[in-house]
Amino acid sequence: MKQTLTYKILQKHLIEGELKAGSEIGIRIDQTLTQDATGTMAYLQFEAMGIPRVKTDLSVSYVDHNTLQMGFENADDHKYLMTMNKKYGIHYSKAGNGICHQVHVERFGKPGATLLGSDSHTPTGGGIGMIAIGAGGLDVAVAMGGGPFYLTCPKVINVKLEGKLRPWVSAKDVILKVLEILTTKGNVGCVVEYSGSGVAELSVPERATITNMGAELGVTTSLFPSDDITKEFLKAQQREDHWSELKADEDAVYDRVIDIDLGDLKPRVACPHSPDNIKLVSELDGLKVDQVAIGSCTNASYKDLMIAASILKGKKISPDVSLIVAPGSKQVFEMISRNGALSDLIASGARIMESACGFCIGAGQAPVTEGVSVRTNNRNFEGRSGTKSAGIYLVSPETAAVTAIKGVLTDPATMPENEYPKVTIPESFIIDDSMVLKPDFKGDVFRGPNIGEPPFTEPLAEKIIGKINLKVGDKITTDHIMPAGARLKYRSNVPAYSKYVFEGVDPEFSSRAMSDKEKGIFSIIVAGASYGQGSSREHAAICPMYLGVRAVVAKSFERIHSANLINFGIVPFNFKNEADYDTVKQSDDFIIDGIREAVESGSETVTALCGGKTIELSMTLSKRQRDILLAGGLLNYTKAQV
Ligand code: MIC
Ligand code: SF4
Repeated sequence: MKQTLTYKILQKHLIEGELKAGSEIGIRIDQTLTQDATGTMAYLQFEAMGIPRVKTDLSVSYVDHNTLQMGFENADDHKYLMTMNKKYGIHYSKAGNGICHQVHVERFGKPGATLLGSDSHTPTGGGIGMIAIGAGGLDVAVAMGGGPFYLTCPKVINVKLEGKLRPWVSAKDVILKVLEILTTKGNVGCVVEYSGSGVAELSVPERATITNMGAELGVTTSLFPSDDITKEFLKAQQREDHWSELKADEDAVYDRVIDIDLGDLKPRVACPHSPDNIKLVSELDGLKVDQVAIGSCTNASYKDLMIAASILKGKKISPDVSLIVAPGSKQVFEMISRNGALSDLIASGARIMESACGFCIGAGQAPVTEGVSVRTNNRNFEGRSGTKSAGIYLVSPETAAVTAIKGVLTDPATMPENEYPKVTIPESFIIDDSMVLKPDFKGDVFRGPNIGEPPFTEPLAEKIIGKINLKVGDKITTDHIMPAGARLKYRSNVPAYSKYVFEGVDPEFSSRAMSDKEKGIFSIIVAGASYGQGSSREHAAICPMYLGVRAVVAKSFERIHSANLINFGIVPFNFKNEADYDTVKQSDDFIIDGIREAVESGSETVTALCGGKTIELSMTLSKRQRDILLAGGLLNYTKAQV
């Protein structure tokens, strides 16, 4: 049987189930990664499982999200991570070493291996031919303890790239084109596999830009073959021994094939407030811009910054623009500083930030009121930048740099072809892993006052007696549910963070739900399609659980978030009849009698009494997911198994 690359790697890691699209499978995880904003909770949960050391080939804990240290909370979290990691066998990448996905591809990723990360952009690792998947922290904690990771065996979409990108067009424009075709909705349960002669025209960091932003499609992961280009990259990272050749069989059968001729692509932009709101940059030419930000795990590689620096060299940015540059890793930072490109950026007027997520997660650099901010990152959800009224436009580093000079959104392809900077991947990168601390299985774990207890829930009740405490529309992101930015510092303190659930949508929600919980009334959330888009933050399930949310009823869910809901004992229901969405109202009473029995017996539908009417709800749950819900979440379930 001719196999796709996806199935070849899954086959090698299969522990449970059968490789049949749509069925649940369990796979062995070789490597894990966490970042500080999800990592503290993941490691608290790992500790609660009572396993003495990690059982993966490699686990790395990165500090890249909360590095501002406004107050003691972040610093305390970092020290908790450092001491906990040292003791339990996890590599600790210190603040300043760079953004997890960038560093992982540079220093640790391995073609053909599986990587599970508590961050939705973990699929960046697909750029070197890994099956790299984003998940909630608790799923990652279980994988660190040697447990399988369960997923729906995917359908595989083949994106066939032919031809060669034209000057001023780059990898970002490729993934924006794919987003234009596939959009952010309806791709749950799929993997995107790239192939075709055009693949050989893309360097590893360019491939990583494409797999990184594949997260916005809502797919399980994206990946490229591992070829001579991958080998050269790993050699330049002094890791040639980690290379192996990987590709799909000739004539492998895919569920869908999309053909893209790289030579036809033009610079694109994702307009506010969704990564699939794609236009050609030329259509918005002349839009006045307040801020340009170059960085993030999508576009802050050595090549990205060298291109931006070459464009800006000898020029000044527009007086009306604030230009932010954040290198993706210490390696990138050091290299552009030693070769002088950093000086060119500074001379042009750029403000240089630490190697961290920063502006991408709304940790600093919030735009001006109603501002236009042109950025190279991957998400532009309303309010994520820290300014609700601002519009975020996602572009390539080429578009960003040219725009910073002109002060208005500018199609870089209007520049002379011969002025396009020629930047190649260096034959050797500067290798210095001194900011990654190796574990020695010793020492005490430090716990500052901001570190709370990992949250447990009670087993699923016989009936849900509650009330619809919030009704929202389509495409609710986890940034809507659980804001990051200025609130990030509460990630290890669930009671404190829970005060901000749905802050930007309905600031009263949290107090309303809490006061109902105190009266013994559960909260239900009703939502439209694609509920829980975006990040993997399990706080978008933990904090609602803490507030007494026991069910979410939606037209459809995104993969990571629906798994997180189950992991924390919240039942994800679908409307059997979508028209019922229109008839249910916020504040309606909501009762499901016999929910425990229905989950136990494997029933796929239940009837809810809602505002005096009955509505039919469906549950698409595997046996394992039902058991997790019955136990009151994955932590209870895993503890019972250990
Ligand atoms: C994001 O890009 O939204 C984040 C911040 O990296 C999240 C993780 C988090 O919320 O900590 C993600 O993508 O999973
Ligand atoms: Fe960090 Fe932004 Fe990447 Fe998330 S998307 S990991 S916040 S750089």
